[in-house]
Amino acid sequence: MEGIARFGVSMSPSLLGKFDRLIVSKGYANRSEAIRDLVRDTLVEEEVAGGEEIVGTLTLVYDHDARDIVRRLTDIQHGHHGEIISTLHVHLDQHNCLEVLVMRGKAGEVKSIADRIISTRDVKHGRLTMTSTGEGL
Ligand code: NI
Repeated sequence: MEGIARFGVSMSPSLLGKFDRLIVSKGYANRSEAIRDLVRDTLVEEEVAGGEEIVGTLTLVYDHDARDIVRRLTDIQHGHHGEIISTLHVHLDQHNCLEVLVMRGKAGEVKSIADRIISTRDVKHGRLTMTSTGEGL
């Protein structure tokens, strides 16, 4: 197992006070764990910006009564079966469906596919969240 390196951080008492209130509200047990998560979050942003292989979840809400919507969305997904590795479908009510697509690929490609799906007519809302494959953290 990798060892632990310690380092000191200097900041103003007022900034530290704000940080401490923030991490308490988020449920962190201590500053170290909060700082580790901030560092990882920044590293993941770099992975995404750098076009590395990432994983993403695309959440969609649509009305399945809209003309051809199910076929249109399925066609796009089959066209990208290499990047869309799993899907989850929930019938929210009589008309509305929630779909979560799990994607893996180059950040730019995943975003492009997600944009195409979100911009499909009759998709009410969609949001892509990208994160690390975990290998680089
Ligand atoms: Ni449904």
